[in-house]
Amino acid sequence: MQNKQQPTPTMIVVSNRLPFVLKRDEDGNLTRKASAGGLVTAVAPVVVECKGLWVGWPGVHLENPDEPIPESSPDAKGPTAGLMAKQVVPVHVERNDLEKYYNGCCNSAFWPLFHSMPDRAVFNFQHWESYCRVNQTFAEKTVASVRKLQLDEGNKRTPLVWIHDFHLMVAANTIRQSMEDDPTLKCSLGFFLHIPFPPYDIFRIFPWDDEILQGLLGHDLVGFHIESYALNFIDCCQQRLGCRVDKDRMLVEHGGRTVRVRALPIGIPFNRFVTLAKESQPFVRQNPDQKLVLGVDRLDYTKGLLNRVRSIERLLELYPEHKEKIIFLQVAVPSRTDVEEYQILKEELDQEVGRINGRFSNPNWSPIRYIYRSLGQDELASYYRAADVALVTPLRDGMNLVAKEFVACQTEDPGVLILSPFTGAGETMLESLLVNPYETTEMANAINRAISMPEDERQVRMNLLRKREKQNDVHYWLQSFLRAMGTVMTGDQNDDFNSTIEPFKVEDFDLWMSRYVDDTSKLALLLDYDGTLAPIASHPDLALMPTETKRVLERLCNISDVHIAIVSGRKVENVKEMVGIDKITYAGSHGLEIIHPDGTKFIHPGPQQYAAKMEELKTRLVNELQRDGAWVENKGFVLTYHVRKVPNHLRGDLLKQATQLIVEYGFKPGNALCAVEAKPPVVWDKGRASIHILRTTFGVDWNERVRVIYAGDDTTDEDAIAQLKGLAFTFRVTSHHRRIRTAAKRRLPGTDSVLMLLKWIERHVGRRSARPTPSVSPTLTPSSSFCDYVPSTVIETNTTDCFVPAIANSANMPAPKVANSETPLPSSIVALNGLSDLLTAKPKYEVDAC
Ligand code: ADQ
Repeated sequence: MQNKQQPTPTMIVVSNRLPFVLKRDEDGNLTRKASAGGLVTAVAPVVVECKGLWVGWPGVHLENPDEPIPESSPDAKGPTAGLMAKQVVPVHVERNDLEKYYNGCCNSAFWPLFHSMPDRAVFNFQHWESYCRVNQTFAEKTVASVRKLQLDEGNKRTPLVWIHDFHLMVAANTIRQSMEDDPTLKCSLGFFLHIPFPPYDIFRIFPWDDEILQGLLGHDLVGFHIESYALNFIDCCQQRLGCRVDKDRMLVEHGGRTVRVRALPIGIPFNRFVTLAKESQPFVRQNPDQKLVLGVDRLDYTKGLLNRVRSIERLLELYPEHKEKIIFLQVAVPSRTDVEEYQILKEELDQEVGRINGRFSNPNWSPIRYIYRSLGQDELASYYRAADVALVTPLRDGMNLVAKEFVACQTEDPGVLILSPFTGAGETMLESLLVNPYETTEMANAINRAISMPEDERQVRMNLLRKREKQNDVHYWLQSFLRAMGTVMTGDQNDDFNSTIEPFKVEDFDLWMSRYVDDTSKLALLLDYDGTLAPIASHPDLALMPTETKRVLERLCNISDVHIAIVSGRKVENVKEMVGIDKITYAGSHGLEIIHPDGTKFIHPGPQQYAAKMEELKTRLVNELQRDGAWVENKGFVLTYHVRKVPNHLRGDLLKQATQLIVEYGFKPGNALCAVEAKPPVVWDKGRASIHILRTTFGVDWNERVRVIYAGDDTTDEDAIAQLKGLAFTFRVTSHHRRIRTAAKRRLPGTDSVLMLLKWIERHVGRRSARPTPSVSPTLTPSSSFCDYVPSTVIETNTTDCFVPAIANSANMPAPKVANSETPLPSSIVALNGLSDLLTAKPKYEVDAC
């Protein structure tokens, strides 16, 4: 296949740390100290070459954030040598936030949880807040970097932003929101997670798990080391957020976009390690016949170091012939030394090594040697090359580069790799000896087998391992990422960067709802208007419901099993006019006023006493804050202060001032989309209104025979979604980039998908066969379909089918009707519980039945 190379995009890499650490020398000048990780080795040269930028924390607190970054020294040779100071974007984080973000949230919550060790995880809301704040700071620096590159290049190329690891999982939302606010700002967004992504049952333990998922879904592409992590992520999106997913094509739909999820296993700079190994000083053994067993890790509880040294003890118990014939060298890099858990681990390891050495050592030999410091890569390569066996036995590890570095350095007489299957590397390095690191006897047996393995077997295993790692090295990883981002196209079928999930289909709802919406129950549809039935528009008068939606609603409300209520923040008359269908219950002002299809009204008595104050508040809002495009809408019981047309940078301040005024007048401020609302301080919201509608329409025991579906898109709908949890099938329509917490069972990407939902209901309910008229039942029984809705007052009709309510509460009320399965009772009936109530109740106006 011919390569169709796209112009290389300018890359902005965003990682917790810059690719080097800043240190002060004796003269107080800042100097760069190289970092030699795989990410830096692979990606820094690309950033240099494409004149990109690297955004990250410099590793020190700078008193003066504008202090210039030093240039690299002229004789520097490392991967960051050509990275000029102007390509480095340091992120300065306030000291207190940094501690909570880094040690608190990243190291004490995400690290253990994502490594499936939830009992070690600590969750703290302040830490989470700091994490979000720091992510926001990184995002702002990134947005500024995108602007800078676009200006430098005259907007010719769209920069590629590549965000790394669990430190920065929620930065993308801010970047995407900035692009939405300013359409000239453009970049593509990729993410790579270097640690495992846990299964849903573990992930959901994180109290703000839904926000993490939404943060990751802010990217165009989310990369993981191996397929099982990618599938765990997709599963979490489906189960926790209710996203539509395509597991075969690894796609997730969120906020109306398709996000690609890919397994992109990281590699190492293979050739560099080969050269290092060949050029390294030979490792000197006291006894040339002694076998060297090697472990190299950061000192971390995920790496399984205690189990590993115990496996050496077990080896010497089971195979005493290896005494004096082997040495086990453990090289441990100090890591997170300021965290108590890591200090305890260090003490435990010191003690275990001492205990085992004390048990088996003689004056000439000790089984375990232990180096606790960071080594240069050349020294490391010398150990890798000399080792007969590498013990890479983490309890859990995203990939593990040590396993790969070891095989790269096996340039002579090949050794044997013993590997934990709980590492990402264990998924592909199948020619190693895979052992369960929790089972020390199994490990001891594997070490014995490795030490005694004949050369031909070692040769064949190592050749295959080396071949794969050479091919899939870190440069291959980088290319795979670029290809998945769509910046390199090869013309083969792997070029799937523009794949999108199948459009929403009516059938999609089968999977979700066919068990909930059975073949016999009544159906109540409670729907918000703006953003749910009608797309959001620049002015409320322009938010029109599509004709198709209107037609489906019209047909649905002619089906006797279906009752529809529109629950809106608009004035009730206004929402009724906008929808324009008669046989619907309308709830306006977030449910403070309700009009039923038969014309009966419910008006919450509370707000009326606030009418005068509301007028005063309105006057002040208009006089003081109706400027820069902001305006005040009087919805009768609710005032809305809109800022949709206000320039972005002025919105926050205006909303703050409006909120202060609302509070000053004793009203409840409520956040809405580009608006703040002033609501009377009564305990009533869309949730209470929804339950009120269900009771008055279907009776107090509505829940026994009515299936309820609620769909809404904003925070006021969340009141209803939360109150109906467990009682209804709830949808939250989320079509923007902010992270939204919801109690809804499913999310829908927009008003189009709400239309699909309505069509599904029409199709599903329409399939029901005509139901027979219920048998005559003079008493109220739970099985009687309508007569068990207990009215406020009853009269007997000349039919014996059932009791019929007297209509007493409205002058324009239609005549009493006989209730049967095709004739719903007037919704003005207040439900009372029990037959005695039924017989004694007096006519009354419907007020607050809940
Ligand atoms: P780490 O948890 O740091 O990385 P690992 O993949 O093993 O784990 O990488 C460790 C690196 O540190 C190796 O490059 C190794 O050479 C180096 N190193 C180890 N001991 C050293 C010592 N004493 N002195 C100097 N250097 C030493 C995270 C994830 C991994 C994932 C990588 C890359 O936890 O699962 O493989 O990122 O994505």
